[in-house]
Amino acid sequence: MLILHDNIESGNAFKVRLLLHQLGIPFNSIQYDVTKGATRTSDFLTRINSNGRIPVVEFEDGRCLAESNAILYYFGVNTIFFPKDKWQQAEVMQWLFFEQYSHEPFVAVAKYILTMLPCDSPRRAEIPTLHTKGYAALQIMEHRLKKHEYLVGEDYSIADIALFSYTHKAEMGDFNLSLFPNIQKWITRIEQRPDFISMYPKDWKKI
Ligand SMILES: N[C@@H](CCC(=O)N[C@@H](CS)C(=O)NCC(=O)O)C(=O)O
Repeated sequence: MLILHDNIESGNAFKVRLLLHQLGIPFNSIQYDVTKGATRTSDFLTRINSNGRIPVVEFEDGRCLAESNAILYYFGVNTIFFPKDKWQQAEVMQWLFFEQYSHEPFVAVAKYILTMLPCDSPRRAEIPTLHTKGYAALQIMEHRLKKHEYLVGEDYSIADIALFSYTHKAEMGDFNLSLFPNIQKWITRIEQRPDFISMYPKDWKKI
């Protein structure tokens, strides 16, 4: 069985959990406390990911694949979650790179600082800049979603999974999603899919 090197609070890991669930692919999850350097041990760095980060999928033959969006591509290609049209395939890639360069470093990091670091963390000083840049990314998504139900073509794809993950929890980073009515409708549309799973299991409690 596949192993997902995972963390319940990581939106990057949730992207993978959501897609694997929607594809019906079973996996075992191993949780890492990323605030305590659990992904920086010599075993993790040598055997699992030399970049010291989750998510990583470990296959039965021992191969490990890191980078959430590469994992989405690996499992999503040739399924209903990846378009057949070449132009739309490139548009999916456009959104995946946008997510990693213009969205996640701001929307995800604000959530991390405000929910996982102590209240007196000096990193709180980063929040205003993260908000400026994160709001700019959300505005770009809002513009696209004004006229379309999903980010690429008219169908749900791995582009939506990649952007949904941190966007639907953006309020944990103190972003005001009520400013983005079309993003809110898109979030509801995705959450209402019959194959949807929540990021945080119902019985989950932060330690
Ligand atoms: N670009 C990577 C980012 C992965 C990442 O930042 N993972 C964080 C958790 S969300 C992590 O493992 N941090 C632990 C560390 O850096 O020590 C991806 O998309 O998978």
